[in-house]
Amino acid sequence: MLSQTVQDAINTQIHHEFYSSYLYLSMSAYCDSINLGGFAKWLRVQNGEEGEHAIKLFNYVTSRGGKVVLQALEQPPVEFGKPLEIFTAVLEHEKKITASITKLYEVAVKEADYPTQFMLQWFITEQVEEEKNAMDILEQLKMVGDAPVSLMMMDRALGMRARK
Ligand code: OFO
Repeated sequence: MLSQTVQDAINTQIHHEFYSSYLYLSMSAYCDSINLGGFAKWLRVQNGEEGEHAIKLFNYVTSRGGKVVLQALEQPPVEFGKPLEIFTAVLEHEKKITASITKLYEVAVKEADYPTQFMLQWFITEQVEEEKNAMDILEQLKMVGDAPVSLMMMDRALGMRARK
């Protein structure tokens, strides 16, 4: 059985994951609106993964006999600027998610909830990968600057992203 404290903290994280999903969906819509279909596809895959993260936590709460409480989602931004600005925002967002996962892990440690600590190790590893992905793309965008041909090539490459 989950303690109320751990359950509340996981429910908060479920909200963060659904918001991440919503944010990336909004970024994807924006990229489509500026004819960057490959960037849009990459972000759509990310949107799907974040939804899966939320459901992973949702299923975990249920499997421990807890109660999932969904919270209202705030509206994400609708304009994101140039690709460099979009991926700066992606990286910043992932850093915030890493911080919230760390906070949740600390709650599980304080509550001596070992199964939750074990479950969260997957998320900790996932965040390393997610930050790295965002950093790699951001570095490439810094290199290509505003060069249209290079941006088109990146758009094509990012459009190849498939679900894990
Ligand atoms: Fe990108 O974050 Fe989920 O966990």
